[in-house]
Amino acid sequence: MDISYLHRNALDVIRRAKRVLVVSHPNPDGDTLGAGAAMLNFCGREGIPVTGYCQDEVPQQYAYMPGTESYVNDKTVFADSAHDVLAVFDAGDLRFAGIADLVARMSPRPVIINFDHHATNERFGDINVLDVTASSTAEVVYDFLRTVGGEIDRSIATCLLTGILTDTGNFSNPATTWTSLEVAADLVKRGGKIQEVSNKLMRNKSLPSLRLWGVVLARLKHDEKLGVSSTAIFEHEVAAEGIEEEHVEGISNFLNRFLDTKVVLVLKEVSGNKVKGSFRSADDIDVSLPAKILGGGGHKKAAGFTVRGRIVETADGWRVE
Ligand SMILES: [Mn+2]
Repeated sequence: MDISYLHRNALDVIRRAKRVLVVSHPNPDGDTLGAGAAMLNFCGREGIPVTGYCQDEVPQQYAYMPGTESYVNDKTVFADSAHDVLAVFDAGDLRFAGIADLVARMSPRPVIINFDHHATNERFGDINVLDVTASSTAEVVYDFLRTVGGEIDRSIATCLLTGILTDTGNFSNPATTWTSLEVAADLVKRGGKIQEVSNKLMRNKSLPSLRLWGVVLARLKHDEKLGVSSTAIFEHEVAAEGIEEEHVEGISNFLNRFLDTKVVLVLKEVSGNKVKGSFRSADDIDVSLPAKILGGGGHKKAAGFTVRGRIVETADGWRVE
């Protein structure tokens, strides 16, 4: 189907809504929030009543994006029947969006518009504005706004740049295509503050977080035969004062970016006697396979799993027992 038809269809539904509910996924990143906030701004300009919802509070580091201040994490918005249109951003299905149960209880059932770029998207929307070739959901929203003639002002441009920079890893990973660069260039032309976005996404670690990084980096082990470099993070370390979960998450991406190794594995103890593993690969090694064997899954170059137990250091690596 011609995607511009979907764009116009989505705009019609949004325009006719009593009130649009913009949904960003839990544990929100710059893409789900950037794309969602762009829509909040667009609706605001068009005089379309709109509410933003995210199960988790918007992290302070994203507060520079206009529109993010209006997100609520109050589930009762789903009981408000004025919300007759749901626009979901950057989520492959409603469970991932954190709203499957909430939507199931809505009556009457809202019209769902699904804006996304994941290949695994389940097409759960009544309208699926899906482009698996796009770098980010922000790029999908950019295309939507361009098709329907929506104004992209500097606020919207900054939100969309955040999504693109997040999902391209500051223009370094395979999502960095000529289209994502072209879209980003156009957004800068429209007043998007790329340097501020880049700074907010990168220069945001606290001293305690970076000290923990230091400890975790000093613990790196390397298995020559498997080509796997690994490290571990213990539960008491993450629980320490001033450590933020999202900063700890960044370690596996950091290692994947700077360490010249085939595969990176970061083990992290989490509550409930569980250990989360994050695989990253830079070459053509499919890490979703070992993740699947361990009961998890993910993408070719980024995958994870959760197993029961605690991490034990051995002579040449780690064991979970
Ligand atoms: Mn995304």
